Amino acid sequence: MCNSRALVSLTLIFSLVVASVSAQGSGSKSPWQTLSGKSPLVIARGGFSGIFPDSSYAAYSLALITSLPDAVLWCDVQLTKDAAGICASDVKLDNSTDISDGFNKRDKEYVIDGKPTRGWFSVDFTLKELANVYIRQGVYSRTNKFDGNLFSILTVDEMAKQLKPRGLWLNIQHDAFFTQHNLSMRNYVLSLSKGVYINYISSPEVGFLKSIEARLNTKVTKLVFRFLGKDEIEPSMNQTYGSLLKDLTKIKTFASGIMVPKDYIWPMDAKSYLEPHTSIVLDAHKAGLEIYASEFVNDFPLSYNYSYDPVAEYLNFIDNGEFSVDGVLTDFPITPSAAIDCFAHIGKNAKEQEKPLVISKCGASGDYPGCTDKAYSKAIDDGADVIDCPVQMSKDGIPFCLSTINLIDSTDAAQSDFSNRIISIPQIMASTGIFAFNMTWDEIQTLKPVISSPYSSYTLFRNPRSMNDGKLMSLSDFLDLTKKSSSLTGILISIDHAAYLAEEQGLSVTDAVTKALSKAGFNNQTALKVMIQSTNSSVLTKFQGNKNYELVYKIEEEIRSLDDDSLKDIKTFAHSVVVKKASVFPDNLLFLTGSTDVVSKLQNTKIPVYVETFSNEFVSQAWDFFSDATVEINSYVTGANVDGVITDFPKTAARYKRNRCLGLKETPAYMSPVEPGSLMELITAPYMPPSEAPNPVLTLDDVSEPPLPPVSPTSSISAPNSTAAAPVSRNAQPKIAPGSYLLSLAMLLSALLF
Ligand SMILES: *[C@@H]1O[C@H](CO)[C@@H](O)[C@H](O)[C@H]1NC(C)=O
Ligand SMILES: *[C@@H]1O[C@H](CO)[C@@H](O)[C@H](O)[C@H]1NC(C)=O
Ligand SMILES: *[C@@H]1O[C@H](CO)[C@@H](O)[C@H](O)[C@H]1NC(C)=O
Ligand SMILES: *[C@@H]1O[C@H](CO)[C@@H](O)[C@H](O)[C@H]1NC(C)=O
Ligand SMILES: *[C@@H]1O[C@H](CO)[C@@H](O)[C@H](O)[C@H]1NC(C)=O
Ligand SMILES: *[C@@H]1O[C@H](CO)[C@@H](O)[C@H](O)[C@H]1NC(C)=O
Ligand SMILES: *[C@@H]1O[C@H](CO)[C@@H](O)[C@H](O)[C@H]1NC(C)=O
Ligand SMILES: CC(=O)N[C@H]1CO[C@H](CO)[C@@H](O)[C@@H]1O
Repeated sequence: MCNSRALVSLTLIFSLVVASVSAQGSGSKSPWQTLSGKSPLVIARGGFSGIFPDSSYAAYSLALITSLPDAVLWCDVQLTKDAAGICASDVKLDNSTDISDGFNKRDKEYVIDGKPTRGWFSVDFTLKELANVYIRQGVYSRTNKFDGNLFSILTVDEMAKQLKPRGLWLNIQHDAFFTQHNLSMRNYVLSLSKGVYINYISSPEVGFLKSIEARLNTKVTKLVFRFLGKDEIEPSMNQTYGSLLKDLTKIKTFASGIMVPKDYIWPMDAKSYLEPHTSIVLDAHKAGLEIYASEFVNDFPLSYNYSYDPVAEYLNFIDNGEFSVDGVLTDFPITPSAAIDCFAHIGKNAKEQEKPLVISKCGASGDYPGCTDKAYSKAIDDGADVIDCPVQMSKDGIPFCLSTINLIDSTDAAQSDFSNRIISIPQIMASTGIFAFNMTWDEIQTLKPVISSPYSSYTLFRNPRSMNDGKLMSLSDFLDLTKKSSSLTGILISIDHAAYLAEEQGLSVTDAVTKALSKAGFNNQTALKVMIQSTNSSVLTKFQGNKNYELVYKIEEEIRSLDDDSLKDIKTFAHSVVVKKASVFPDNLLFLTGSTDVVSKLQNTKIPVYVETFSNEFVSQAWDFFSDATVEINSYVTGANVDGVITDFPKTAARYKRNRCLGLKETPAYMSPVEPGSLMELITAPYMPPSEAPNPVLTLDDVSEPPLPPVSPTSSISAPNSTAAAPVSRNAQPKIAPGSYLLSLAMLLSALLF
C-alpha cells in the first residue's frame, strides 16, 4: 500500500539526511528535568501531519526523516467491521479520506461522546472495502496539494512493518463504541502485541487501560492515561478529567504516565497571554508518573508570549529551569527535535557562529510598534547585531525613524487631530496618506505609534497588549541609544524618497543624515559599523566620501538573476546588497520552485547579500519550511549561504546563531536546509499550481539613476486629484502579500468536499 514515488522524493527534501544526534554530554549529569533524566520524547501525531495528510505513509516517512532518531510514531487506532486495526485520526473517516465519494450512501448516525453524530464510520466498512479509499488533508488551513497522491489507509501492522519506527505509540479512544459494534479493542491490541512491538498505549478511558494492563508486559509497553478537556467526562469513572487530576496516585496504579493538553501546564488567559505554570509536571513526577504534553502545532496562533516562534514554546516546556515534560505530541516533529537537540540548555552567552548578520526591521517590530524606543531596546536585548532606522523627514527638517513616509502605516495619525492632512501624492504612492513632511516633529511626537499587523487578514495579530507602547525617536536619539549598547556591531540607516523630498519639499534627507551622524561622532569611529541603505544608487553615491560607511543597495524587485553590467555597476556604488526572499528561493503558491544564482553572483563579485524580511508568523513562510521560522532561516543561511537576515523578530534569528547543532561534524536532518523545489515535486499533475512567469533579470537600466536633484527652495504638495502620472512600477511581478493563498486553498478544499 505504500507509494514508492513519495518515498524516493521525500528523502530529497533534505539535502542531508543524517541520523545522528549530538550526544547530550554523555557521562556528565543529565541536564534534563524529566522523570527518567533522559531527553524528552518526540511523538509524531499521525506522522508529520502538519504537512502531509494525517496517518499517511508520506506523513509517517517524513516524520522519521526529520526527527530525532528515537522519535515515536503515533497512530490513532480504529477498528473496521472485520476487526482490522487501522491508523486514522477519527472514528469517522469522512474528514480525512475520500470515503464519501466512493460510498456515497453509506453514512450512518451513531451516538459518539453522548452526541448523535452522522458520518462514515470505520466499523461499517471491511478492510477490503477500504482498499480503494484514499487519505486526504482533513485540516482546512493546511495544503491540500497532496490529495492527488492516493495515500492508502494503513493498517497498524503495515505501518509498523513498513516504516519500522524506533517506537510505536497507539492511541485508543471510544472503546465502548467499538464494543457496541461487537468489536473488542482489547482483543485486537493484545493479539497485535504478539507480533508488533508496541512501546506506548494511551487512552482517555480508565476502563480500557485497566482491561489490558494485566495482560500486557508493561516493561515493553507503557500505559499512558490521556486527559481530555477538564470539563469532559471520563466514561468509565463518570467523573470529569479535571477531578481525576486530583488523584494522581490512583492513576499510577494502572498507568506509568499521563498525557495532558499543554494548557494544563502553562494556562493561557482569555487574551492569549500565558499565566504562571501549574504544578502538574512536578506533581506527576512526585507521583512517579511520566507526563507528556499534547496539542503542539506550528500553524495555529500560539500564546503571544512566544512571539509566533514554535521553538520558544517547546523550550518553555522542556527547558525552563524548573521542570521538563517527558515528551511532546506534535504535528510538526522537526521543531521539537531541533528544540531538544540544538536549542535546549544553551546559555545566553553560548558561542555563536558568525553568520548570519542579524539586522532588525524597525527594531523588534514583531513585539512592539516599529521604530520606537521599546522596539529598539527589545532588539538589542534579543541579540540583534545591527538595528535599523528608516529615516523620514518632518516638515521642519528633523530626521526621525519610522517604517514608511506615510504616518498612517504605523501611527494613529488617521484617528488624530491631524486626520485632515490626508492627501494624495501619486509620485510616492497610489493611495492617499498623511505624510511625514507635512507635519512638524513636535506634531509627530503627539501621535501614538501603532504595532504593525501585516497578517491581520489571517487574524494573526502582534502583541495586542503593547499595541501602542513606546515613543518615536529622532535620528539623533536613535544614534545615542545605539552608542550605549555593548552588544551591537552596527547600525543601518535607510533612505528613501530623497529625490522627491529635495525637489518637491525642499528637504535634503542626505544632508540631514550626514549632519546627525557627524554630530553623534559616527563619521569618525569604527566601534559601530555604519550601514547606509537605499533603493536608489544616487543616494548611496552621496555617502561615498566616508570610507567607514558600508553602502547597502536594496533591490526591491523580485529578480531571478543579475546581468554582468548591472553587477559591475552595483560594484561601483555599493558594498553590499539587500534582496527579497523570493529573489533567493522563488515560490509558487508558497511552494518553493527552486533557487536562483542571485546570491552566488553577488558573492562572486565580493558583495555580501542580506535578505528580507524574515517573520515568525507561519503564513509568511513557504510550506517547505514547515511553519517554523528557524527552518526558514537555516535554509537561507546554510542552504543559500546568505550573509545576513533582516527580521522583525531578531530574537529567533539571534538564537539560531547559538544553535548547538551547527558545529557538529554531521549536521542532523532537523538542522539541514530544505531542498527548494522538492516538496513541489510530490504534487500530482491535477493539483500542481499553474506555472507563473519567472521573475526578471536585473539589468543596468534598473540600476543606473541620474544624480540627486538639488534641494528646491519651494515646497509644493500636489492636490488630491493632481494629474501627475503615477510612477510605473519597476517591479514586473505583481506584489502579492506572502501567504495570501492560504485562504483560496481552503476555499478550493471545501469546494471539493461539498
Ligand atoms: C469534519 O467534517 C464536518 C463536516 O462533515 C465538520 O463539521 C467538522 O468540523 C470536520 N472536523 C474537522 C476536525 O475538520
Ligand atoms: C452484536 O451481536 C449481538 C449478538 O450476536 C447481535 O444481537 C447484535 O445485533 C450485534 N450488534 C451489531 C451492531 O452488530
Ligand atoms: C454520572 O454522574 C452523574 C452525577 O455525577 C449522574 O447524574 C449520572 O447518572 C451518572 N451517569 C452514569 C452513567 O452513571
Ligand atoms: C506573558 O506575557 C505577559 C505580557 O507581557 C506577561 O504579563 C506575563 O507574565 C507573561 N507570562 C509568562 C508566563 O511569562
Ligand atoms: C577623528 O579621529 C582622529 C583619531 O581618533 C582624530 O585625530 C581627529 O581629530 C578626529 N576628527 C574629527 C573631525 O573628529
Ligand atoms: C532615484 O533618484 C533619482 C534622482 O537622483 C530620481 O530621478 C529617480 O527617479 C529615483 N529613482 C527611483 C526609482 O526612485
Ligand atoms: C478635483 O476633481 C474634481 C472632479 O474631477 C474637481 O471638481 C475639483 O475641482 C478638483 N479639485 C482640485 C483641487 O483640482
Ligand atoms: C502643515 C502643512 O504642511 N500642511 C500642509 C499639508 O498638505 C496640505 C495639502 O497640500 C496643505 O494644504 C497644508 O498646508
